[in-house]
Amino acid sequence: MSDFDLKTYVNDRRRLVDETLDRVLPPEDAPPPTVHRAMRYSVMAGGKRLRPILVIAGCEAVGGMAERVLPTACALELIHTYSLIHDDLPAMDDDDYRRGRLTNHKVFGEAVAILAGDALLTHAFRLVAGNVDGASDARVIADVVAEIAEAAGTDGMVGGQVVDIESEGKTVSAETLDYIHTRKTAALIRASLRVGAMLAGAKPDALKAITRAGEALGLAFQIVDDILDVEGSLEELGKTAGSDQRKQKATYPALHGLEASRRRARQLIEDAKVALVPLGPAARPIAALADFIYERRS
Ligand code: GRG
Repeated sequence: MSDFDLKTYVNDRRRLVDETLDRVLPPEDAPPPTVHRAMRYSVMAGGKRLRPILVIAGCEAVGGMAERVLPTACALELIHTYSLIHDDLPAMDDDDYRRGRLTNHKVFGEAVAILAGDALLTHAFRLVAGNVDGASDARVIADVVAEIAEAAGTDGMVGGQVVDIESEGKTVSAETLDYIHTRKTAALIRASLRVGAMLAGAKPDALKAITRAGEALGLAFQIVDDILDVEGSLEELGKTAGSDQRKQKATYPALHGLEASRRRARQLIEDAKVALVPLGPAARPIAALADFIYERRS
């Protein structure tokens, strides 16, 4: 599979995800329309769809079909989008642009933005519960719900976000920075790969390999995000660059310098690829996504 074309792979899966998102989100005119418009505004604004594509790639790496995991793949995108909407609020990062457009609260107001985020999180678990046909065993759904809840909760994304906010303006230790990064961002990325594989009935060894790859990829993703905030532009990122420094955020470049940050991200990508070797060619898309995570400009 040396001629593997990541662009085609990603475009095909992104189309599947986008079609499914459009189908599973409540229509804009369903009452009450304001919140449904706000939900669709941020979800349909695009984005890389990395998490749902990782769900599909995790499934395919252990021999499953993408169609089996689409509701769960979309659930991960809804949770991610909720976190972006809430993160952009004045009470948190107070950002004006996201995914190349005005942030949710700038268009719909803070109250509706909060509720749209809440509704996306809630709807995500409704979708996972409905993915029962895709699971090799209905009990797997319970494990997938627990996995996603833990990754999104206080020992995952929410916990990381809390410590991130509490660390603003302070010099944090390398351990605290890793605590923030592995929870705020990496937990959901790791869970995305894992639940795709779990739904496809992955054997323990395969799941272990995917877990190791997911951990490395997740951390690399956040380190690259930190680097892009230093080096990127509004046009490339679809959000305001340089905001980490302005808000005195705990980041890899701030603590370790740009060069060491790039080296660490590269090493993590290599670690992920080594972990995937036992899965053979079926894991080629995840390895290619790993390279993309390192090379991305947005
Ligand atoms: C509000 C509970 C809560 C958590 C917020 C995700 C997050 C935690 C904050 C977002 C702030 C941020 C920029 C984090 C860095 C990593 C990250 C999640 C970047 C955005 O993800 P991408 O690049 O976005 O996958 P797209 O738009 O492509 O989906």
